[in-house]
Amino acid sequence: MAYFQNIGKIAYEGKGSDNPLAFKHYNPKEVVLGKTMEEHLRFAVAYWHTFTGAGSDPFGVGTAVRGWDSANEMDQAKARVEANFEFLNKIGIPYFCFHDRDIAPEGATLAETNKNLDVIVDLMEENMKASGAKLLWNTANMFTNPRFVHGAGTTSNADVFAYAGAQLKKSLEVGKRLGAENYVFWGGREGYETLLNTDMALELDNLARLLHMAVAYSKEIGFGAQFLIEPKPKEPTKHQYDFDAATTIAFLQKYDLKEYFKLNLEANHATLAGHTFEHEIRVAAINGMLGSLDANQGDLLLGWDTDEFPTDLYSTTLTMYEVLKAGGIGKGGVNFDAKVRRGSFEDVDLFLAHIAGMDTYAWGLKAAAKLIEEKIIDNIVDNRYRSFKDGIGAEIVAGRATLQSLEQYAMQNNAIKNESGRLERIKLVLNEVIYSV
Ligand code: XLS
Ligand code: NI
Ligand code: NI
Repeated sequence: MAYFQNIGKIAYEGKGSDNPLAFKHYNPKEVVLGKTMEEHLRFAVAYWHTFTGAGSDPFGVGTAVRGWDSANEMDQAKARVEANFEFLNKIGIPYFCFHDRDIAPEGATLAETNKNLDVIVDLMEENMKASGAKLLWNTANMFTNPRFVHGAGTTSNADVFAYAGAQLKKSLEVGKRLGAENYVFWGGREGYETLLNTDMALELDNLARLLHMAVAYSKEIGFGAQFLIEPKPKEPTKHQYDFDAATTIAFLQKYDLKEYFKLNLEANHATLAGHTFEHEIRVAAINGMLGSLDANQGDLLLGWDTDEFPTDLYSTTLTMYEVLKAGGIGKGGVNFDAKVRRGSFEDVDLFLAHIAGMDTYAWGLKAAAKLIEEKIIDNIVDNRYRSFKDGIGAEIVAGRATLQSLEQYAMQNNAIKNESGRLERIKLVLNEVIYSV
């Protein structure tokens, strides 16, 4: 059955087109810096926002009425699978991502839940084979069910920790079966509300224990996905342990997990942490930890994860600049962890929103490529740090300088001269580049 009957395949029509159901910038086969757009961007659809969510918020129920709605949970789960593959095919997105509980309902026991999951995974496997669509990543939802009220890996209740382990085991098996290229750990309720009842040291040790178990089990079953941790500073807990890229890297280092993980960075999580997305990507990249991206954007006037579709060109340009400079996104991708606004409740909005995100990323990619090809930022940065190329700067960089040698130099160098950083000029150049591509 077709759920989007009035919508055909979305094609690239170029900048002049006024067809809302067409791409103006995303041209999958267009080559940019030696690779096609498709290869650079590796887009993915987030199952939970597009097929499971219906626009509910804390003040009201969902507003979207979907063709795959059904009173029977398993029927609905099966219909969503069909809708997912029809959507991927029509929009031309090669990947999707899901949490275990997005795709199949929980049963009365863990065994029943796993059975439900198996039925849907069978169906997914068939559809993946038939359509060629691939799983960018899967993950376990260990935050929605009330049992996770105090966390999963960081819970105060060992029975819940055990349940989380069992759920994670199954989820890794599902990932292996469907050939997931990555596997994500987002610490849903891994954080705390107050230190007054929290043993932070034990919670963090336990979280690391769970992750080591996941590494060990994946090895055992031959699941070759790249493991990713997704930082977020707050929401749902007041303080999430994987606060941002730097905090997460320090955690992984402390617990000897760094070699097994990379990071899945999300734009809205970056801004909630008080960073730009490009900051988070740079921190990951310079530590060899860039894994994948959750593409969305927040509302800077609001203090929560609004998960809007990315339409901010400055941000996608700087994001793609960081990705290109890091040598690409590798096994990761650009997953639209984004939802249509509650007021955008028609099916066609799902297409329009993804088109907006894809075009904004493609436009950003083109602008970033121009920044690189014309060495616009490289020239600025190289020139700014040129004092480290020779003389005392070269001594410092080579590790030959000592406090004594620096003193000797500084004592006879009484005319220190700084230069302007030229920020305003640089921002205007950036504007010109973005609007020229
Ligand atoms: C929530 C997270 C979540 C992860 C996957 O804020 O972004 O959706 O991406 O669990
Ligand atoms: Ni996310
Ligand atoms: Ni998020």
